[in-house]
Amino acid sequence: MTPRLRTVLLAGGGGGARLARGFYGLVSEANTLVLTNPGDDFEHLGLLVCPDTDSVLYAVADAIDAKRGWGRESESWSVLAEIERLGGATWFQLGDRDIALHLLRRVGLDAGQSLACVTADLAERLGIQALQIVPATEQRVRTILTTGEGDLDFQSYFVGRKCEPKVESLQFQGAAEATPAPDLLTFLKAGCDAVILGPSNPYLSLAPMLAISGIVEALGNAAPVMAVAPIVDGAAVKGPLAKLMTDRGLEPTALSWVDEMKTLYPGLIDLWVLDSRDQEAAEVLRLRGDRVLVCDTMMTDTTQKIALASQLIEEVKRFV
Ligand code: FO1
Repeated sequence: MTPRLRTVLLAGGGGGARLARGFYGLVSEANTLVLTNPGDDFEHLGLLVCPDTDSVLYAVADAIDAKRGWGRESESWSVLAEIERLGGATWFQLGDRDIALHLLRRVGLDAGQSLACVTADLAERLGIQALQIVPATEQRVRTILTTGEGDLDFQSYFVGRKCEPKVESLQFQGAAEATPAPDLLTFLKAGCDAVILGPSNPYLSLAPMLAISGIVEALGNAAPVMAVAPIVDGAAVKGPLAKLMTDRGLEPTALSWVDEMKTLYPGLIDLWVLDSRDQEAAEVLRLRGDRVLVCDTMMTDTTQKIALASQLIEEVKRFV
């Protein structure tokens, strides 16, 4: 029997969560550690909200609200309605079932458990087996956006201001002092065949993870790195990436994304994964000497999520 491949997937936001679901369909072929973005985390109503971690948990457990792309499916909103009646903060919406998960996270953290341990416990409660889902660090890392309206934390920008203010710069508070999650380092030490950067926003979803002290070196030294494009056919698959690229004077195309990734992380990425609609961009990259895989990256249903993960695994085998 061939041993299972060992892969690390960096999953920030919806695209990363969908790809994590794809890898969950292939646990017999690949032992995957899914690393989640802590930059969007924040305290709300006394609870620690970890949106990107929870999107992965819910997506892998087939419990995410697919239409919204976040939170729990079949949600009800009685607590939020009561908070509103009592004059509390309702700008950030936590549904009843989601609040249950947040209460259990609070209980675990208050009992002194690590964030990784609490997350593993939540994964188990959601019925997830044989897939490690790990926040990228145990320390606090928070995305702060400097905008025309001053500094905003991620959720104030994303939910509070609906990504409207022009972004001048980004900081990942705490990242320089933070260290990579111990579970990640243990996984890499035991051997890793590939690191996959999910189709996630490079500025808001991947950068907070990759800003953690020593993590780029740890990942880059461990295995070949593959990056899946979050831009398809000249548009971001979802979210504010196209606007952020435009704010930076870049065209939101797959080629600009590749150039931007090369500028942000020189020498890190060994293979670019582009959508079939970006064949022309793939040809340009190949002529430049880049290694490119072209496939359907849209992941609109579970079959497609697993199909993309499967093609990535086949590509990893070519590296091994
Ligand atoms: N996004 C919104 O646009 N409005 C919300 O009220 C909101 C609540 C929310 C609650 C829990 C959760 O896990 C995610 C939530 N999100 C909401 C999404 C979240 O802000 C973003 O998906 C991520 O931070 C970006 O990747």
